[in-house]
Amino acid sequence: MKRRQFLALTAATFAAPAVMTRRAFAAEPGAPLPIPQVMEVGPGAGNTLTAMKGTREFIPGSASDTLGYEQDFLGPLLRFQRGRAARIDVINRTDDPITAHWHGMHVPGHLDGGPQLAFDPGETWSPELPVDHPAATLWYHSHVHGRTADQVYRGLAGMIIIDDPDADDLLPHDYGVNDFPLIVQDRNFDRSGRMTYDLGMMDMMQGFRGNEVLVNGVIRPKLTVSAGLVRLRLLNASNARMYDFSFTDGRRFHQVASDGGLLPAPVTMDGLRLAPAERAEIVVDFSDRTGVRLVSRAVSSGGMMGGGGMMGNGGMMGDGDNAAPLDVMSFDIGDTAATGPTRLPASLPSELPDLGAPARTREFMLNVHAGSMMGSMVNNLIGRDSQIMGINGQSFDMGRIDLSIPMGETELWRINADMMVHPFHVHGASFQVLKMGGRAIDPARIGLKDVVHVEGITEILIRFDKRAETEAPFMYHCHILEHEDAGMMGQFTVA
Ligand SMILES: [Cu+2]
Repeated sequence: MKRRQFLALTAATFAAPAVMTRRAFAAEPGAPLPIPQVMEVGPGAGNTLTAMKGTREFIPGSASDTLGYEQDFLGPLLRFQRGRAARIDVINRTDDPITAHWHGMHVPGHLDGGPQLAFDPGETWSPELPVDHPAATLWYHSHVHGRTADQVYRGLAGMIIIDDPDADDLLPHDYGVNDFPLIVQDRNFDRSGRMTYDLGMMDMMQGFRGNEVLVNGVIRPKLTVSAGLVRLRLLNASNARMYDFSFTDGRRFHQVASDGGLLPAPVTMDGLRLAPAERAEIVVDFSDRTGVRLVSRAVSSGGMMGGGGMMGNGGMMGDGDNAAPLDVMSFDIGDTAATGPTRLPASLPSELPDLGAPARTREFMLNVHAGSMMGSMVNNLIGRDSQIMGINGQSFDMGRIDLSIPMGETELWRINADMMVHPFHVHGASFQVLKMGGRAIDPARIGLKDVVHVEGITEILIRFDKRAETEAPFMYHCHILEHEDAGMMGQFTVA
């Protein structure tokens, strides 16, 4: 990608209305949705992704300290092609160690960008990624143990699109025209309009949630679309917030892909839940030429299982069951003629594998308090890196390999949680969900996943086909980033 493209993007995203009245929470919605610049990444040299410090006026007049890749906040859209290696130079120009984790990709452990692969300021990491993955919407983010929540919050994240040149794309796929990335994040702004991340005990317990919703780094933006079918690639890149998306006019839309790629057929719905780190591609029909807003209804399950209790959902945006929906962004219809397909295909070139019968079952219990409660409380008083959460009674330890998994064998993982609900993510493979909340799931409606929302007994079928050695193992963890940093993570080898 060329330098001037970044400059153009930066200029565009910095451009603010010339006159804007300032007030507390001066977030004026309706700025145009920024479309991340595309970086096509192939096997050649010259694709650099520089993590850097920056500032951004999310709210005009108030500069916030941020991090980004090649820009002040978030990063370019990386486009990989199936069957072609992707060589990328990740340069660390921040003040702290970082990693670049390719969330959802099927690459060996030493290329995965997990916590063991952290590299220091001034250093460059140059992985060459084999792209062995069906067409999908993935993402990348830093994954340094104890720092992930802070680094992702400040901006070290971006979207990846994997294209499959051999698969007919029967869906809208004209990037920035009828195919849009939507990176949804909530952030907290103080009275002066500055983005803040002050982690209190309750924030760590519940996961940190902000008082504004941003899409592609802009507060409640507006997107002008053509009067036809539009594909939206939704990524929940929030630290902890779960969304339940719908449109204000109740219109139905069609989910066509989940974390790992296309579904076998479009699934029609009027509401879509997305836990942290989950992706969903949806197709929306705007041919009625009616502007509409995308909102998120309150989800009570962000806190304690069963809702209520001392960890019920208060907070400034009102997460209670009776709260008004959160505004996410708005759509209006432009004059440009619609391009691309005018109707959805009845079936899609999905690639759900037959994983067969599991060779073994493993049990995972996600613990809000691992070890002794008293020890946890004391640890928490000592500092932010304290480990109070865990899995199967143990907090994450970089020096301990939790599991050694045989390569190429299918396993059944049964996951449950002792208190709250958690989005559970596994590196190194996609999986099929068999059960959620104790109930059987239709795999055709869920597709291939790498994150599953654990609310009651959850069962997944998984098979690892990529190696991971002791020096660079794969991770499994809660994707509420504050929980992950607090130790709700484990690591495993595949051999
Ligand atoms: Cu969690």
